[in-house]
Amino acid sequence: ENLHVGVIGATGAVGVELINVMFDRNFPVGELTLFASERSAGKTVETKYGTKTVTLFSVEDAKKCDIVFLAVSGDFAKEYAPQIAEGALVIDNSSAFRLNDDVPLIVPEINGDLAKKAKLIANPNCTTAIAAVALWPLHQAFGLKKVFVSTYQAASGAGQPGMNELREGLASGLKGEEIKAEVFAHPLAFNVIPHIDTFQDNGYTREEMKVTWETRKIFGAPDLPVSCTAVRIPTERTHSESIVVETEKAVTPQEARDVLAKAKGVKLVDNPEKLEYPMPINATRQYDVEVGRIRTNLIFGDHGLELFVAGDQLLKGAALNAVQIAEASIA
Ligand code: 11C
Repeated sequence: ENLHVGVIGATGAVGVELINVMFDRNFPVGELTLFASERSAGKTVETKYGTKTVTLFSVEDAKKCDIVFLAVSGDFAKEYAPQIAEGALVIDNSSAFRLNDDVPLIVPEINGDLAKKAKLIANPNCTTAIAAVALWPLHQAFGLKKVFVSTYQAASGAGQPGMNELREGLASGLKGEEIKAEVFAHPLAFNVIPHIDTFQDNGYTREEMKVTWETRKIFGAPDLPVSCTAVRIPTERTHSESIVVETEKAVTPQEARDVLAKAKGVKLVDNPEKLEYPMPINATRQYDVEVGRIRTNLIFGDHGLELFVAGDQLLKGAALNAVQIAEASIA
């Protein structure tokens, strides 16, 4: 089957990876159309499918595709995704429709079966997707009762401009110059920032609440207690997360390792004696989420675990998950 695939936002950090991932996974692309606004239309971009000229976006042309990936803002998605979905399957990377009851929110390892019927599918928040592939097998085997997440999020969460600001900031800092902060609220180089997205009335940020809201929806567990502290750190494109869970059933670290070793989308990296544990430097550009540092939590005892995960924000956190959704839709 040769599909006509459209990508909106093809030159952004996620869009570039979407095209790479489709190519690397042999997604059945018959025709690829890259859409952009007037500012970029007509430009040429190099892709694994050859040199492509960017097409001016129109709903009519996008509707003619079989599948359209949106890797642009939530505002754009709100306005155009439902219209494009009248003709094409739309996979939206933004948060615009994630909590909409009529729109499935999919991590294919968990609920990929929902991809078959939908016309519009939401791709989760990156932090949520990366945690979810590690937590779902534990939830199935031992039942999650409480989940506490603390994140170490890379600059790529703010797209290519975020990655650029980090690199420039590191260079400026090494020269003893002022470190600019235009994308992030404060200089990110040589710093950590406990603030991602906007603050909510309850004191949590929107990024933190997305982990709660979206995990509940993906797991079909509307009351699951999940709380998160989201922190930006000066790494480039892999999000790490420290996760503490309380479980319904008793669990040993080895039982958890046995479950995770077999889980799809997970790479167990847990040999502390060999200095092997999840790290951004290794998880970057990998499809699997690394999971390790698994141990009995001191507070919840034999009904609790601590773990550390690292997953590429642009891959499992965005482009890979979106392409896996497309694969599930045609499986
Ligand atoms: C970040 N997680 O690291 C954000 C980026 O919900 O799609 C992705 C925001 C989202 O800044």
